[in-house]
Amino acid sequence: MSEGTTAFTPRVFSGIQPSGGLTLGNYLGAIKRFVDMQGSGIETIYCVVDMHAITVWQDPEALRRQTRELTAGYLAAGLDPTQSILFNQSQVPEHTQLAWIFNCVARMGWMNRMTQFKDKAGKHAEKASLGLLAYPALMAADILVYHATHVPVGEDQKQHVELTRDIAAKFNHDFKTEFFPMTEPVIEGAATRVMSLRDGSKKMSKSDPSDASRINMTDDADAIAKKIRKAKTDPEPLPETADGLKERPEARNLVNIYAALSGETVAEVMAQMGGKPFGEFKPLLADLAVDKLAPISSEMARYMQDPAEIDRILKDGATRARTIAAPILRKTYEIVGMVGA
Ligand code: AQP
Repeated sequence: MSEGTTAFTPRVFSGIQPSGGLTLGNYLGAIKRFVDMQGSGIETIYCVVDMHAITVWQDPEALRRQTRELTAGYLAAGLDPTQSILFNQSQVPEHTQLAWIFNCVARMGWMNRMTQFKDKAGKHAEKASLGLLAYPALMAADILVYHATHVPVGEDQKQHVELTRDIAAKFNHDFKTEFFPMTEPVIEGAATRVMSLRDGSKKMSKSDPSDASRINMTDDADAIAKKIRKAKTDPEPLPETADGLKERPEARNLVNIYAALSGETVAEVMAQMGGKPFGEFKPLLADLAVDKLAPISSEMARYMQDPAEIDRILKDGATRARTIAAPILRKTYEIVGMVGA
């Protein structure tokens, strides 16, 4: 742990947007690692970040369904709501209250440099919502309202966690305090950036218009096998060693997925698979993916049959989250100079 976090009790926070169905990227880059951190003796807080999801238009009914489905995904993958705190962001208003303070601490220039904003706003940045631009300040509030010291995320979120540190540092400097920790991103494993199955230069994403680009956690065995069979690759067989994957993004992506699903290192996978043509490797990958994902997707379906139980879990998690967040927000108000805090 770095010096900046030593004064704080270790605490893990992370979240996922209910902006669509869960993908294999979300599972390998985030959820699977959330579950791994759960038993580590550190307090773990996991969120369904519905306030982030509405930075781009969401149909209200779809948002409700996706919020419950993501919660079902967390539970099905092994998050235990008695061991971790599990809730949806909008039930803990301290997140958005702290975000307003951070909107006033962060600088416009910082927000304009965020690559996710540029990617999502595209060429029509002036038509993007103000919320999409301010997204990283809300994310900083999500993390810092718990004084979280560690945030497991995929590679694409690294810049936002760095911005969280910038906001914490500027707040501490402006108010001559050491109130907020310097949170560390935790980006590890073979699948920190799972790429699209159709384009090895693009991240696998739940909002990609092409369903063939991603494996959804709700895909059945046939759909998974078909998507992997059709995944874009080059004509050469797999190289003999991991070094040979460097200039071959699609092949590297499939090998990384295999390694993350099997729990092996890329070198171990290459020792078994090196030299195999894709005609042989892809069915092995498809079998492995079905083997690992099918039990999760059937558990998700089971949880989805009882939405009242999902809502109860989220409400209970929100109550527990607020017992941590409320005093930290109150102290922040006091530092800033709000009367009545
Ligand atoms: N392709 C990926 N590989 C590894 N990790 C990934 N994550 C997302 N895609 C990949 C990680 O999943 C967590 C939750 O992400 P999010 O839902 O908050 O937003 P996102 O990163 O923008 O994910 P998506 O799927 O691409 O959503 P949309 O399409 O709505 O933007 C994060 O830890 C992220 O790193």
